[in-house]
Amino acid sequence: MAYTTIRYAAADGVATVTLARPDKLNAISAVMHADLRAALAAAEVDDKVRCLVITGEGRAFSSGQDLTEERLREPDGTIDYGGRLDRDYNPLVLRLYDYPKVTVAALNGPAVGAAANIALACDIVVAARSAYLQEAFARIALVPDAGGTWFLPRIVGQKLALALMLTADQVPADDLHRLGLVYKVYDDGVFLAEAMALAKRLAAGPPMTFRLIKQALRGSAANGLAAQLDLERDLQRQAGASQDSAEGIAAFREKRAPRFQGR
Ligand code: T3D
Repeated sequence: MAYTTIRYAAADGVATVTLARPDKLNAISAVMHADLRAALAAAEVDDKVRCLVITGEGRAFSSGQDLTEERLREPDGTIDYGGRLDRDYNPLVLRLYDYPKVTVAALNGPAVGAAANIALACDIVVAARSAYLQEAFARIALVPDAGGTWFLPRIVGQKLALALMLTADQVPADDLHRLGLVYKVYDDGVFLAEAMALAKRLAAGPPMTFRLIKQALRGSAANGLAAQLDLERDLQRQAGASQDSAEGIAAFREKRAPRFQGR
């Protein structure tokens, strides 16, 4: 597949998608959406890929929607941003949230607007110390989209989410870590190596069990305690009966590293 706005590479169980329009701080265009759809599909069907990393080329993760791209118009000439969300952003966010492999957003630099929320749709977010996240929408008189109004209050609470969206302040990486939005912050010089080491470690984990863990956490967003306990029981039945679980216990007893097959 020939990509024009991203780079795609797969090695050591990790597929890396690099947003690659550095002259525009990796602003997201319609073509980039098409490239992302193709890359997510390629990584999903590749059995050797167990972890997907999304990162950016140059000094930014992404500056969000490409503001130089033509504004979407209805046939009668009225502006309709909802069309772009229906066509591109909403399917992307749902795809990432439900992705059957572990996803890591590796914020090498600023993640702004829709790009911030695409990062939040990933399972784990790590950041370079110079990175920041910015719900920049209000600066251009837009409502936060790409799932931001769903993810952010669930992570930091309503009050802080509202403040970040109303002020459109840039939140530095160390604060993102303190607030629980970012799992690890690495110094810029070692950021990519550390992010890839984490991704490779995840790729060596039990992929089927990882899917079940994601399913359990997704369930807890809507369930009461009793329903969640039932869900945990059902998922544990599947995990406990897997070959990977038997392998994990055997490896523990034999004092060796497990070799998980995803079965
Ligand atoms: O359309 C819809 O469907 C609505 C959906 C919207 C979703 C969203 O994502 S809304 C949020 C959109 N993004 C923004 O509002 C951010 C715009 N960019 C900035 O505010 C700043 O660039 C940054 C704060 C991110 C970084 O500032 P700085 O000073 O480090 O860099 P810069 O000089 O502003 O940018 C470097 C270049 O990238 C520059 O181009 P030039 O002058 O060198 O030719 C700049 O125009 C370009 N660039 C930055 N962001 C975008 C962009 N080009 C197109 N779209 C961008 N979003």
